[in-house]
Order: sequence, then structure tokens, then C-alpha cells
Amino acid sequence: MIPEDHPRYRSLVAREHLARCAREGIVVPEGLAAHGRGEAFDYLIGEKTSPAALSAERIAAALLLPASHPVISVNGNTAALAAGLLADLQDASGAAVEVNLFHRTAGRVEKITRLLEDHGVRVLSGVPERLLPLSHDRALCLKDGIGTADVVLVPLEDGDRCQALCAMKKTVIAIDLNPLSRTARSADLTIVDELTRALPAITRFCRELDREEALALSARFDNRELLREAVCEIIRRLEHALD
Ligand code: PTJ
Repeated sequence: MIPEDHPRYRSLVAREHLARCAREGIVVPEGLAAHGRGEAFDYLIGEKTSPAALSAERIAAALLLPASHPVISVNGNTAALAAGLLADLQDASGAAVEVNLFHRTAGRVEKITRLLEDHGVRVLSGVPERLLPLSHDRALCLKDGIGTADVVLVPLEDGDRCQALCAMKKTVIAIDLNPLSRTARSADLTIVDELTRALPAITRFCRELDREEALALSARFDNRELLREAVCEIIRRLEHALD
């Protein structure tokens, strides 16, 4: 039982929820370690959306809206933390949702699909094929989903697959609290923000932006600059951490 007045209440509730999802086989034990790394970076960025992250969230909406076949790739952590938020984003962006796992088993795909569907997400189904040039199971995806997507949103991604998707000339939008990760550095656009803050912001911008604004925004952005701002924000906070 976590007391609501605990100063780390939100974080403790998220941990408890992820631990429960791990016991149910939705999240893998490695996913708990990945969450811990995310939490550490979130601490460093002040557990709030920075101006650079907000800009990236607006640009993400601008990339998703005019895309001809946008796909949101969902893993165990993402489904556990944000199933309802994904339903809202799917609604606002028109993107397809595909379950794509690093630690893939048919049982996990089924459980994650069920969780998403229970929250109103329409999940692509079909027989996955090895369409990405990778030796692990993240190569497996659906031809009608990630296989033919022009824009792919990859929350909490692993670096290899991000690079493979970029090499296939897809526009890759990553959500990753670590601005130094391979994923963050190789994606076309990186949102350095916590998943459950980033998704509602992208959804809001999908509802606000018109086509003209979206096209203008998506035509000129500099991911290096956005990452640099994220790192500078961490440095600034560290410099004043003990003031
Ligand atoms: O469910 P599976 O089998 O597909 O496995 C999923 C995990 C997360 C285990 C797998 O994709 C993995 O190992 O990911 P990585 O390589 O550890 O990368 C996860 C990245 O997401 C790290 O850079 C973390 O900092 C970041 N991260 C973790 N939690 C969050 C986050 N970023 C945003 N919001 C979070 N809540």
C-alpha cells in the first residue's frame, strides 16, 4: 500500500504497476531495468517536459498527421504504462498500432494485444515476417504495418532496430529519456520526455495543428539541436543541484 502523500508517489505507483505487469508476463524482467534507467534520466531532467521536448512533441504530431501510413510500434513497457494514452493518440493521429517485441513470444504478443484492445486500441494482426535486417526477433513485423510504414513512432526503442528502420528510409520518431542513447541519436526525431507525458502532448498537437502548419513544421527541424538542448538542460540542472 503506497501512501498518497509519499513524495515519490507517482514513481512508486508506476513501479508497482510495472512489477505487476512483469508477473503477468506483459513486461519482461529486463523491462524493469529499462524503466529504472528511464527514471534516472527523468530525475536528471527534473521530471517535467522541457521546452525542447515540447517542440519535439509538436513536430512529432506534424510528422504523423500528413503521413500516408503512420505506425506506432508498441512493446511491453509501453503497453503497460500507456495503453489508454495510445488509444487517444491513435484516435487523434489515425496511426496504426503494431505490437513489436524484443523478447518476443506468441504468448506475450497475445497478452499485450489484449491489454491494448481492452483500452480501446485497434491493434494490427497478421503473420509477421522477417522484414527488417536484424538477427533478433525485432526483425519480425507485419507487411501491412511497420513493413510498409512511412513514419514509425517507437517509444522505448532499442538502438539496432531504430537504425534498421532509418536505413529503410522510414521516418523514425523515438521517445527516449536518455538523450545519449543510440536510439536517440539515430532517430529522425527524438522526444526526450517520459512516455506518459509525451503521448498526451503529441495527441493534443495532433488535434490542434492544421495541415499547413504540420507541413511547415515537418519540413524544418534539427534533431541534433533538440538533443543538444536536452543535454544542456541536464548540465544546467546538475550545476545547480546542490544550491
Ligand atoms: O517488451 P520488449 O520485449 O520489447 O522489451 C522492451 C525493453 C524496454 C526491455 C527493450 O526495448 C529494451 O531493452 O530497451 P532499452 O534498450 O533498455 O531502451 C529503453 C530506453 O527507454 C532507455 O534508453 C530508457 O532510458 C528509456 N525509457 C525507459 N522508460 C522510459 C523511457 N523513455 C521514456 N519514458 C519512459 N517511461
